[in-house]
Amino acid sequence: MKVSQRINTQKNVIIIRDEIDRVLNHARIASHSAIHFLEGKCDSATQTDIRKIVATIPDIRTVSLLRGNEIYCSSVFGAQFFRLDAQSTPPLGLSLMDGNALTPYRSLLIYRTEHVGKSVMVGIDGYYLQNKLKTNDRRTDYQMTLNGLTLNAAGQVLTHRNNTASARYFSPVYKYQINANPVVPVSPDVLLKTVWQDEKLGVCLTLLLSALLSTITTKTLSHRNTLLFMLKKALDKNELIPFIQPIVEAESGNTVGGEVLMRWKHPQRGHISPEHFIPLAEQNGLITRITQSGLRQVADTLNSGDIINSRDMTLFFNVSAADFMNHDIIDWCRKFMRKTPFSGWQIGLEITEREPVEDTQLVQTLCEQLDALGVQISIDDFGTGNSNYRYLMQFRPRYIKIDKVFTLGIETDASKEAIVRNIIAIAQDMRCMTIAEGVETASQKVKLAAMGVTHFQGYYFSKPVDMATFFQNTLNTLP
Ligand code: G
Ligand code: G
Ligand code: MN
Repeated sequence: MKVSQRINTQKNVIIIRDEIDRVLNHARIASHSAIHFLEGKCDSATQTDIRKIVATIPDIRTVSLLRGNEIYCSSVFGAQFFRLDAQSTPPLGLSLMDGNALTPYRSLLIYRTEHVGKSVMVGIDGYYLQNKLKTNDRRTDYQMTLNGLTLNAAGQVLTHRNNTASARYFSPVYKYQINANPVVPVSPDVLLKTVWQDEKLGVCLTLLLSALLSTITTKTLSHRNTLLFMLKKALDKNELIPFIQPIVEAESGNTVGGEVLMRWKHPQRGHISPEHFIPLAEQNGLITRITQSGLRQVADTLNSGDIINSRDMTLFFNVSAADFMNHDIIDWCRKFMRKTPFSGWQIGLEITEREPVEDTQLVQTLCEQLDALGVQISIDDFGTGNSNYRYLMQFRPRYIKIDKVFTLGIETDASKEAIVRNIIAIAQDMRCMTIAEGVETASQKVKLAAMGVTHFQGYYFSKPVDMATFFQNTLNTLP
């Protein structure tokens, strides 16, 4: 290896190690802050305090208190009991896990400390660590190894030992190491000769398969390209139309707002689901145009003169991380307000962590300006792994949206009930309102209302409808 490359690798490893040490320091601070709660009960004050730890200390996802192998108090489930089996009980100190019940597909790092026969378990999302392992060094893979388990930059937890690491660096503070593995370029003629001798049939099959695969890949890629191309054209031709799903106030039963959901009606292909085009737009820098288009189309309809009277309403628009990269959103909201003839109409912005919004100075300034405009922030998908407590501190939202996974089965599923009870408790503590999504039945509505949810949204009340229908219905139900 060239000296310059080796120096570069060393430099990267030191940066990674320092950043991971900093994350682990946060875990240690969180654990220290939580340890004296082991002496008391899991009352609502303690539950709020441990949630505050999650909300205020960076990188921390969960804090749980354990008696033996039983969780009796946690930031996610409150005072709900959970017995961990021997396999899923992490050892004292640091350990890597492949995921847990709440985030099964995400790796997790646990920091567990003991005190008077009980213990504190602090969870860090592997996503935060995996991002630290990403560098712009294409010739080296960086990995973190802890107790025989290895986390790579793709977020996978691997069990095999890695012997090819060109360099291993131990953290001076914690019991993990960073491996730097060269990405080995194989000389093509050596590879061909040995493989041909050993695997004639295999090689033929592989060639056949790869030809097949490349045809499929080209087809898929070109399909993706066409979809992207079509999406760009659709935006130019205003084929993306805002639909609105009513939001109903629990106390009065009145429609007091709506969520704007974009629908793509392609002239030939028919309806294309937002599940396909929203992620595509997010990956390709088109999402801000969709946000702008939604705000503009709704404002134009309000401004058209067709709507002559209305009660006060908040219209919620979904926004993505890219909408927080510059000040455009402020202009769009300002234009919306200017075009709206009713003073009681407000804008809500629904934020999710699907693509995380960083906590930067720019974002803070944007939030202050949005707040000054009267724009209300709502945290979408709360509690699903797409949105967590960090956002509550960062955005100080007016609304928290309880995801539909919790609404479905709330009447019978005790753990969903516990989660929703805790979301409502923290919302009340932070003076936020709660919107339960995906309400499909009367019994879900009754249960959620009894638990203290302030607003509902879901098929029980109405599917998303076109703007004309939404405005007609809300006008017809004027008192
Ligand atoms: O209707 P439903 O299938 O309508 O929408 C699916 C998802 O698409 C929603 O969860 C929502 O987050 C996303 N979505 C719909 N419209 C928009 C939009 O205008 N902007 C963004 N960022 N997301 C949207
Ligand atoms: O942005 P968000 O993920 O919250 O978008 C809401 C999504 O939920 C949209 O796709 C919308 O069509 C869908 N939705 C709205 N009401 C219901 C409901 O009652 N049940 C189900 N299953 N989905 C719903
Ligand atoms: Mn939403």
